[in-house]
Amino acid sequence: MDSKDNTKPRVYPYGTNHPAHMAADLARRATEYRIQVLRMVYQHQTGHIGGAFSIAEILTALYFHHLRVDPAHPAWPDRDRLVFSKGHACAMLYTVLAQRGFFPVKELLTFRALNSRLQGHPEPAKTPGVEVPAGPLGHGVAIGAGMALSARMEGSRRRVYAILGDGELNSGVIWEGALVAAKFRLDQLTVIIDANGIQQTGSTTQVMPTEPLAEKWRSFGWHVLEIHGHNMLQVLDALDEADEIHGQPKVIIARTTKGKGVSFMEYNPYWHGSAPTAEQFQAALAELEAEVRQWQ
Ligand SMILES: Cc1ncc(C[n+]2csc(CCOP(=O)(O)OP(=O)(O)O)c2C)c(N)n1
Repeated sequence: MDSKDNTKPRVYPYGTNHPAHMAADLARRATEYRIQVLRMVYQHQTGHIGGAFSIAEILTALYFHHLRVDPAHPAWPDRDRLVFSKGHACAMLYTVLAQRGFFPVKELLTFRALNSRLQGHPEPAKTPGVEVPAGPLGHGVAIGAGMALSARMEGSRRRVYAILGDGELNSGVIWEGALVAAKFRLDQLTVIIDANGIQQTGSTTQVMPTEPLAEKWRSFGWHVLEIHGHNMLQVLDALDEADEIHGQPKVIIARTTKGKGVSFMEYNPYWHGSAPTAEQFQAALAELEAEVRQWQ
């Protein structure tokens, strides 16, 4: 695993050509980043593993291929913006930001410790690379719409991405944001829904059903793409395809697995916000390490 600060994982240049070796490299790294998150949550016995694991491929594809960002110039005005609306899952965001060079990788193990820059919910004033504070769910679409509108008004081509959980869609303000983005035809905005089917206490169907998601977003005036969110090639292709759609906001519905990669964590709401025991940590590590080896 890339655990040393001087290890720089490769950033692939933006482009629509996705050779198999590049997708495989990014997919392997997504699993390595799950291991990093597991260590972080285990270290201080606190954090959200399930929804961090489900978003690994998407965040890896964004930061190591798709987003125009520069860790050396984090305030570059025309950089792309990522609104990480499902803020509780920020252990994966922090991991990818550190690996991309926004802050030292060794700092990751301070996650959720007192006085750490890496708090349990993202805070841009503290953490380099974080664009928007999050924690209270539901604000990603409205914030993203505002950012996309301001980009257009400034004549900037920067793109805005907002990552939401599917449980988060229970918040009414999401749908107000969706109306606004469609009204103003905000085609610099792409929303990505981490549709893992599970939220805090049970399945999204039990708690508050939101399906059929594709039909809902389409009827709100959005261009809809639906993918398998753990298939790196599909993730890369969908991000590119969204760039080619003009005159409408875009939504990528990524079908994912909460707790992806660890058999006893997958689909289990217990792992929304629980920390592993020593035994569970070792078992999870063994499964993830075996998966990393499959990619080598
Ligand atoms: C407004 C608001 N209500 C409730 C919560 C508590 N909460 C934190 S995570 C969560 C479940 C989120 O589910 P989902 O969006 O599907 O996230 P994921 O499964 O991707 O982790 C809830 C209800 C919150 N953070 N904000």
